[in-house]
Amino acid sequence: KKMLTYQQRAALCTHPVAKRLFTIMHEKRSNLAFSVDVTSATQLLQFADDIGPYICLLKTHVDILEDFSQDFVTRLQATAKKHNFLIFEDRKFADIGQTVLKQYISGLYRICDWAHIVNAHIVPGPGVIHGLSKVGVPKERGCLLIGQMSSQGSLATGEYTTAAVKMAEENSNFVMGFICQGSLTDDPRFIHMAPGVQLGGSGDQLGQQYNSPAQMVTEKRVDVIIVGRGILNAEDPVATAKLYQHAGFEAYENLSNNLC
Ligand code: UP6
Repeated sequence: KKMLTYQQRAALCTHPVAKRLFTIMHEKRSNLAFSVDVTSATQLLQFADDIGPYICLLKTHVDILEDFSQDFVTRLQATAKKHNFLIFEDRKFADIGQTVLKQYISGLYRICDWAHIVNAHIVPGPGVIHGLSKVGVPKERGCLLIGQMSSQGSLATGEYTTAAVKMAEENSNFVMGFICQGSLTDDPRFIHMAPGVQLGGSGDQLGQQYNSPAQMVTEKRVDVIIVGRGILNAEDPVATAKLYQHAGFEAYENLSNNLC
């Protein structure tokens, strides 16, 4: 089976956000997403500016911020533009369509206004995607379905994971890929992103399980590695982000060398 490059996959994509993300990955030589799980908006913005040059995507949990504001959103968008990365709000929507639609566009955060990408659990059935896509598609936003999780004892396995792929295929105008722990489909238009990535860590005390960038990319064939504490808790986060960028991209290049 021939492996396609990010550039080739960008050309195949009709989803505007997937096309953009693959293009950024190619141009910046980065398959690294940084999960900036801090509770201060000021600190988040500083991290985004410092780490921005090395990532394709910044992942947020906006509901853990103590000082969220519209000004924060404006600055985050400016930083994303400056360093050419996309913003992924890891909201993990999981309710009926009508409710997730409101959670997506209203409230304090108005996620749809600023997050290029969001994600959803498929436990409610396709209605969760239909609700989000109603407002997401017109705004050219993208959605990832959670097909698997990195945590110990996750119930997202087997038929559940297969159902996520089917739902993605049936809603590919909005769904651009998966949160997963390995490749779920050979369709090159879907992007696979894996959290639970760290160099030299096996897990935490609360069920998180880690794999290395090479394991995730070369062995398990995911496209984007999502790293949080591996960078955040490092003595030198910028140097460590560069390390993860190189480890992730080298694993991708090894893969294409082996297969092409
Ligand atoms: N995340 C996981 N596993 C999943 C889905 N999402 O860890 O299956 C998210 C977490 C956190 C990040 O909510 O924001 O990815 C992982 O952070 P870490 O690298 O510090 O463990």
